[in-house]
Amino acid sequence: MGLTLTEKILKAHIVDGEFVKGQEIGIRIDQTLTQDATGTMAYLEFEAMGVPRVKTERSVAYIDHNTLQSGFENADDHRFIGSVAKKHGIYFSRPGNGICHQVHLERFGAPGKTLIGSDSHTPTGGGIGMIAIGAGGLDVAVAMGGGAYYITYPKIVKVELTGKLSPWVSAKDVILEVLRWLSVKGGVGKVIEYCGEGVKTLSVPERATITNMGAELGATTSIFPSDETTRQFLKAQKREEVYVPLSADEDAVYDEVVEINLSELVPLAACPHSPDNVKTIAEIGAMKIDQVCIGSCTNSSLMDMMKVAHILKGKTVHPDVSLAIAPGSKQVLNMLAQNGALAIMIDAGARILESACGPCIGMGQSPNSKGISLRTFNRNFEGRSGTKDGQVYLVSPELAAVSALTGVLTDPRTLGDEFVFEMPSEFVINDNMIVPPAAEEEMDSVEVLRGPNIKPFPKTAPLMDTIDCGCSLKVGDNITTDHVMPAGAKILPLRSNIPAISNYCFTVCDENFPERAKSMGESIIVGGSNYGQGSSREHAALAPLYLGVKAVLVKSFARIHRANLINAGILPLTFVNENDYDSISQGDELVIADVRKAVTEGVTELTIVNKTNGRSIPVLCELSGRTKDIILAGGLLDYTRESLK
Ligand code: MIC
Ligand code: SF4
Repeated sequence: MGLTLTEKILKAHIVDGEFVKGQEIGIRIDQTLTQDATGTMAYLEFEAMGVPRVKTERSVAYIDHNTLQSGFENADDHRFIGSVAKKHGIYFSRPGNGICHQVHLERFGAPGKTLIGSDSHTPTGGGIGMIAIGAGGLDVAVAMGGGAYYITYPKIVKVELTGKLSPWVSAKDVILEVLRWLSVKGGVGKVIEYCGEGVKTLSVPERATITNMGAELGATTSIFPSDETTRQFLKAQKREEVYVPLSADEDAVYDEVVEINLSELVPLAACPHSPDNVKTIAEIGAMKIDQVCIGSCTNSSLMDMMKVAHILKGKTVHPDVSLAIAPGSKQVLNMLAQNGALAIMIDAGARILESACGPCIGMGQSPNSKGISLRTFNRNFEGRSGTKDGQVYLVSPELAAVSALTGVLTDPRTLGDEFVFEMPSEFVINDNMIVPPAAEEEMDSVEVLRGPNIKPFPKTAPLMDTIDCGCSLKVGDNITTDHVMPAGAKILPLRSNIPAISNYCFTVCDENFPERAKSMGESIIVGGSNYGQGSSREHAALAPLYLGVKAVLVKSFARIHRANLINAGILPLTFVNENDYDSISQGDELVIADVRKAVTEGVTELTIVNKTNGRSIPVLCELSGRTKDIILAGGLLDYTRESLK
C-alpha cells in the first residue's frame, strides 16, 4: 500500500510509538523556530532544562511580534533572546528582519524536514513540503534539547486541486473555501495534504498562504508536495541544495478526500468574528470600509506586494480609508524598494509599516469605533485588532488593494486584465540581520542579559490527591486563546512576566476573573467546544496555572492549547455527555475524589461531584503514558527534569 506524503515524512522521523491512527507518536525534530512573544518563556524553559547547546539541525529565534518599544520591556526581551540564542547555538533574526514564518520559508525551511515553532502559523513551512507544526514554548524547548515532539497520529485529508485560479482570484480564496467547508474545528486531529494537477499552477508563496491559514482549521498541519516549483523557489533563494522532490504515492490511502476545482472559486471574505464565517463578495455587497491592512504571515510575500503595487499604481487611497502595508520580510521590503514598487505604494498614500506582525496582533493600527477593516491576515477574533467593536474581514491582497481605492468592498475581478507576476529567478539575499550563534568554544563567555520584566516560570505542583474547589469561570463555545490571554500593545510587553500578565487573563470575558480566581486559591474552569482555538501562546495555560486553576472541563479542546494545559500540569477534562455542561454553574463547588490515584491507574472516566446541586457528572480524562506522567509530575518542566535525573 502506498504512502501519503505526511506518512513518508513522519515515518522517517518517528522515534516513539506506533503508526496507529489516534495514538500518540514521538517524532524527531530537525528545526525549531520561536518568536519573541512566546520566545522568552521558551528560552527560560530551555535554560531550566540545563542543556548547553541546541541539538537540532537548525534553531532560529525571531523578533517580530513585540516590535513596539513603548517601554523598556520589549527591548529588554529582545536583548535577552539575542543573548540566550548566541550562547546556546541558536540563530537570531533581529527586529526588522521580518515575520518568522516568511523569513523561515525564505532562508531556512527545507522539504522533508520537521519543524516545530512556538507559533500556531508554523505550518507555513508546509508550502515547501515540510511537516511544520505549531506548538507551545515548552515543547519547542524540549525539542531544542533533543527531545521528541509528540502528536496524535493524525488522520490525513487529501485535498485534490484541479483547474486553475481565475484572474484576480487568489490563494487566500482557496483557504477561505476550505474554511467554509471544514470550519474552525474541522481540521482537529488531521493533516491536510494538497495534491492534484492544480498544485502545479500555484507558486510557493501561494502554497504557503494556504498552509499558513490551515492553522485556522485547527489542523495539526497542512502540506504541499515538493516539486519543480519548490526547486525553482529554493534556487532563487540560493538554497537549491536543500531541495528534494517529495510527493504522495499514487496508491496512497487517505482518511478523507475532497476535490476543489480552482477554476470555480470566486473572491471570498471571512466576516466578523471568525475565520470560517466565509461569504462571497457578492453576498456581502458593496459595504463601506474604514481601513485596509495588508501584510501578516499569510499574505506578505513579494508576490502579494507586487500585485498590490500594480493595483495602486498611479491612484490614491480613498479619502475615507486608511491603508497600512507591512511587507513580510526585509528581503521583500528591499526588493520592493529596489524595483520601484515601494514608491508606488507610498505615492498612492499607503502607510508603510515595518516588516513585522504589527496590526495582526493588535500592535498599532486599531480601527476606529465600529470601524470596518479589511485585512489580509488570518484571524478576525473579536477585539484582536485592539478595537472591541472593530469589524474585521479577512480577504486577499488583491481585494484589499482595490477596495482601498474605491472605499467600498470591491470585487477585484472588476480590475479587468489579469496581472501575471513572474517569480524572480533570484531574490535579493542579504542575511546580515541574522546573527549566527557563538562558536562552541566561545559559548561560555556569552553573558545572558536579563531585564527586570523577566520573571521565572510559575510554581508548579504534582497532581493533587483530590481536587476539591469551586468553578471560577464558565464560558461558551469556540473560546480562543485571545480570550484566555489577550494580546495587543498594552499586554504583550508582559509576556515574560506571568504574575503581571495574569491580571489580564480572561478579562475579555469577565473583568473580575483574575481577582476571583486568586481569592478562590484553587479552581476549575468550565467551557464549551473547541476551547482554546487560535494561538499557540502557552501563556493561556501559564496564567491560569498561576491563578490556581487545577482543571479545565470542556466539551472539546483545540490541539495546541490542550497540550499546553498538560505541559502546565493542568488537568484537561471533557464531558462524556455534552448536556452535562448545563449542570454546572459558575461558583459551584466541584470535587474529583482520588484523582491522583485514578490518573496513576490509567482510569479514563472520572466522576465530578457538583456539591452545590448534588449531581454526579462523568468526565473523560484521556491521557496516554507520557501525558499521564507529565500531569502527575505537575507539568512538562518537572517531568523533563525528573527524566534527566
Ligand atoms: C497569533 O497569531 O495569535 C500569534 C500572536 O502569532 C500567536 C502566538 C502568540 O500568541 O505569541 C500564535 O499564533 O501562536
Ligand atoms: Fe504574526 Fe499575525 Fe502571523 Fe501571528 S498570525 S505570526 S501575529 S503575522
